[in-house]
Amino acid sequence: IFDSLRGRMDAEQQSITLSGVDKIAEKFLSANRIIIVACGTSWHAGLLAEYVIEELCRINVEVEYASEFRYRNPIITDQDVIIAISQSGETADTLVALENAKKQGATIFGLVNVVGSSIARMSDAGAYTHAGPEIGVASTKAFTAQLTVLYLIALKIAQLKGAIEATLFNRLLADLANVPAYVKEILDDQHAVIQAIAKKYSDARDFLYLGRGYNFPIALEGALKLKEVSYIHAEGYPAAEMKHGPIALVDEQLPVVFVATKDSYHEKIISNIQEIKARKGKVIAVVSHGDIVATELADDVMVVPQVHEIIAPVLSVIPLQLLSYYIGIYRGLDVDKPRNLAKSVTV
Ligand code: F1P
Repeated sequence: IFDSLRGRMDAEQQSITLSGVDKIAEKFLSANRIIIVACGTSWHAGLLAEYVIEELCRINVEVEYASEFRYRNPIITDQDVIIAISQSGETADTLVALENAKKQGATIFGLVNVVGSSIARMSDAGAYTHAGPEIGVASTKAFTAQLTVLYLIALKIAQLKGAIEATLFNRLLADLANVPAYVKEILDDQHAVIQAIAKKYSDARDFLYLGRGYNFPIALEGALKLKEVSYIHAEGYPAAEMKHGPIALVDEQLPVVFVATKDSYHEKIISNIQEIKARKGKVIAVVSHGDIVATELADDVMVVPQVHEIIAPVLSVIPLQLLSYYIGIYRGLDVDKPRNLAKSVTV
């Protein structure tokens, strides 16, 4: 995929390629807007893609829950490009939403994991995530793969549009190329730490997850993962919205997970942490390596390597996935087969 960004297309079947972006490049470049349609974890990947595509490509993006989009009467034209994100490629809500959009002339770009799946077949162009089969029901590696490919798609469109400086382009690409090494570092260095944090909080009744900017979709995904595999009620919220309601929930019983890696919003998220501490909430924070301020303020920290703020979410989600996993295990649950959930929701 990195080669293809530099102009050399990789035709190997199991390699991720961006040839789908080239195929409908004109559509992307002249699009009124990009509408991202997905469900669940894939929707969270889409929300982050909105932030990244708008920032890097300056194209208007909307993100829609397929389960709503299919039933309402949205305005769609032949100037719209729809990016459909789905691990299984079979989610009924997403499929029906796409069928409706296609009838109205939109161009469909599918980002799916399962080769030859229904969404892949009905797309005009697309890319595969090739994350391999997900063993558990709750989406984890599919999510990180979706983010990675969405970053590359955004970089490719920005490059075609001439909207991105070479320095930033190379910096983001370099951070992405190091993601596997960074993930290994998190798993090696933080595994035992996260396990201990999970044990400490495994009896909690509710959790609140907060993040700002690029880390807001990660707060949502952290909360969803906890709900899916531990059955604990968890809410994800933009940290800046806290004062508009959820702050009423905070007391000494409530663990609040902050996605607080060093970025442009760091000072603000630090003051949000202080607000929670002042109300006796327990703060668990995902922090960048070497961040003394956040480390001293929080009750517990999970450390990730510092990368460019746009790429940071693909790393900050890893400790949150692991936290949910261990909380589920400590509660005696089968984390691979959560009750009531299906790998692909085809009705
Ligand atoms: C969407 C999804 C998953 C979730 C669960 C149910 O599936 O909501 O995110 O973890 O498996 O389905 P998909 O369209 O990405 O296959």
